Amino acid sequence: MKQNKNPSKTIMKKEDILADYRLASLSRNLSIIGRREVLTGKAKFGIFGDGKEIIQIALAKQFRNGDWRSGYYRDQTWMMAMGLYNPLEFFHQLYGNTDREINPGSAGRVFNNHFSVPNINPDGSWLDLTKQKNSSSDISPTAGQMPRLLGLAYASKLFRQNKDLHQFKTLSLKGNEVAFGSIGDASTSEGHFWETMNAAGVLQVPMAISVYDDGYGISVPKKYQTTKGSISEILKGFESEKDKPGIRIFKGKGWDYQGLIELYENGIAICREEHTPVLFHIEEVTQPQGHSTSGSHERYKNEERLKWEEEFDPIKKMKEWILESGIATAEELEKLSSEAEEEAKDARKKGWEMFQNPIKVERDALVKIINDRSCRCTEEAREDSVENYTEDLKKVLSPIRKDNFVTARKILRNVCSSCLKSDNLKEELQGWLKRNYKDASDSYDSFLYNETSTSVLNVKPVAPVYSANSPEVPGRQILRDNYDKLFTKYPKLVTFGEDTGGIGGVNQSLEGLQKKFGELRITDTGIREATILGQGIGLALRGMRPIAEIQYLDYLMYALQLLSDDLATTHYRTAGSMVAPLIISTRGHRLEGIWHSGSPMSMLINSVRGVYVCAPRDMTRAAGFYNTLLEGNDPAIVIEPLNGYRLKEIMPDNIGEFRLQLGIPEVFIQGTDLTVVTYGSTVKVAAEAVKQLALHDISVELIDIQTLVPFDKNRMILESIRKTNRILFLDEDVPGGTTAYMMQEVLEKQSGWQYLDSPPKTLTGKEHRPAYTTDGDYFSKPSAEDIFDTIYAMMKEAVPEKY
Ligand SMILES: Cc1ncc(C[n+]2csc(CCOP(=O)(O)OP(=O)(O)O)c2C)c(N)n1
Ligand SMILES: [Mg+2]
Repeated sequence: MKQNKNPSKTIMKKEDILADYRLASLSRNLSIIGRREVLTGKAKFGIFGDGKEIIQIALAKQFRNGDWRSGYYRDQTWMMAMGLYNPLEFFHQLYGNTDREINPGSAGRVFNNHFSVPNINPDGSWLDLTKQKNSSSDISPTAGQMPRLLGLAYASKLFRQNKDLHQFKTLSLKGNEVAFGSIGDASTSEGHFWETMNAAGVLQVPMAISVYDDGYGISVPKKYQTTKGSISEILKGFESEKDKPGIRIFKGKGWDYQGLIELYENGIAICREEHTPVLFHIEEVTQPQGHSTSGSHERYKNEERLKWEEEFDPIKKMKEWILESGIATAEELEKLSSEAEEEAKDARKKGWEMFQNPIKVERDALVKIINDRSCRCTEEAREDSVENYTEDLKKVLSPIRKDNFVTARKILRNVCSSCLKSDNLKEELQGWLKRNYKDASDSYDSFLYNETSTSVLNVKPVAPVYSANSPEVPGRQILRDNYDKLFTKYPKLVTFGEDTGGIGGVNQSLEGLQKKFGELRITDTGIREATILGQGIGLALRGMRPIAEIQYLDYLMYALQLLSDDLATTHYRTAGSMVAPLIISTRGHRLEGIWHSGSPMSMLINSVRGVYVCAPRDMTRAAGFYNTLLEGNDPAIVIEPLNGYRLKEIMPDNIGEFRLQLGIPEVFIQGTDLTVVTYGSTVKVAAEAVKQLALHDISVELIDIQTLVPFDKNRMILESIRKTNRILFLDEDVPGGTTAYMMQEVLEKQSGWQYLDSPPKTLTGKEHRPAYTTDGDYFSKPSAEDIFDTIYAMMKEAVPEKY
């Protein structure tokens, strides 16, 4: 374990030291004022970087253009030191300012001190990532930043080792970029931390993680968090040895300005040059204001600890060091401190005004509309009066938009529709609400999906082409030959997962391709679904085109937290300024047994809005989706049907070229009596039932929706029920799962209810997980007979004299 032995190569100039001191003071003042803003009710919640200032100033000195950060909510000083954050933005984040121009890091969508730097232009094109300091976008779940950090670092390895990538000069300078991470001591208790450290050691990637060890995770001290109370102690087994590469571990102290500068200089140089992962365990870190504005640390820190924190406050310590070394006088430092305090105060004032002004302008416009119109026609009770509501609104000292909207909507109930135009308040209010709702919706609802021309929804479809000579082959071969074309066409395409490399996947859909394209493009990974996903997110953020393989849909659950919290929200939480076009390839539906046959589709679609979900019924359709997705810039999941790898399909002549549009169902079988809506493996089961029903004079229209998200963009299902007037929603998910979702889409959103002559129905798997063996499957999931009987009963109920 390295102590900071090597003296710094950088000769520190007085002006730099004083600038650092000033920045630390500025950051501290922001934290102090920020807390006060929350406690006085101006901001909702605050979490700050006090106590971590000096570490981050040292860290920032090693961060170069092209490097990446994946950190957490303590990093305000680091971000400011890199010029990526400033006091005004600090307050914009704190108040939740939704103006993307002035609050680009979060646009009011996430807690304060969650940072990000765009990786695309507003038109969706990629920025030159080598010319800027990059930060992935922070998330609140502890250690959630770790798996993504692995991917950011892994990208450097690929950019360095794969010479074909050297042409992408705006993405990487031959992989010389370090991925910097930060994490709190308590968060190292999470599985994500350990999985990431192990994977980084295995992969040997330039990942530099700093642990800010302030001894607590909110109120819980280290003795409950970490074996032996020291993360560096217990990581010793990961340490690099001669001919056994692992992780390099460094230790420093959170108040030791000079020591930290040297420490990071040495550690990052090794990381950058050798592509060895490094961990900096920074001990003796303080937290002067406690964890967050949700509580006070006097509740759980004893007198002795509080006294120690005061004594070892990093800014105080830095001051002492400056004075002892004779670098500056007490007066000089005092001047800097008061300047910093003034700057922070000014930023607060300005930030508050910038937050409040547009709301007040909106309020004034509303009040003017109310005052200018005389209609008070249906007003009855005093407390309900238009005047009362308006006066109450005017009295709110620090209004938020909600105040304006509540007032407008309540008044709307109290005015009539019949006053003459000049008096008519109703119409005016409705107009105001419509305009301002649109604006609020733009602030809060936009950018769940890519809205630029690079959206995958804009990719033009290409039909598969068949000729007399098109051969019939097992489904897996369609995928394999398709991948062969894709890996040739897209140099940035990589895929990785369990058994993906050497044997080409458990279902051989990549058979022989590692040999052809090399290990840097098609590779095995450890059994570590969360970091497979993170590896993909990090690569995607850096402009690569990853396909992360999750062996079975059932095991996507290990990665679901990140899929939901990180990938699905990336575009939304950065207000459209970052994309992570990761494709997740997995397989599900019909196999046998509790953990190999799942179709937990509702769990998936309801937790990953922001990620498209494709559920192809066969491998031709799956290939068509991959081909489309690689032409756009959105994250998506493709669930291949598990029983389809050996089933025969006709190989399209334009393999690798044909593309399937997302959100466009296919009428698989035409019919007139009843519509069945389903997807994935169930399409074939339903087709069998439809054939049998035809023998009983029942004509069923079978629709394969193909993608669950987006859902039937052109309302094809509505067209079908206009004709059949009856509908059955069918799948292998639990009762009330994805069939309920589909039912809502069709009956409520598409207003399909009005065309129904029979009650709508769902047919699903059982509530329990599907059991083992063919019989287990038969009695757990809808069979052709179940479908037959359900539809027959619906028809009998509708036309009893016929059936
Ligand atoms: C998965 C998850 N569990 C719990 C929380 C609530 N939480 C927020 S911060 C925190 C403590 C983190 O402590 P540490 O990692 O030491 O960082 P520090 O705040 O001390 O810098 C907890 C439990 C969370 N955000 N995410
Ligand atoms: Mg801590």
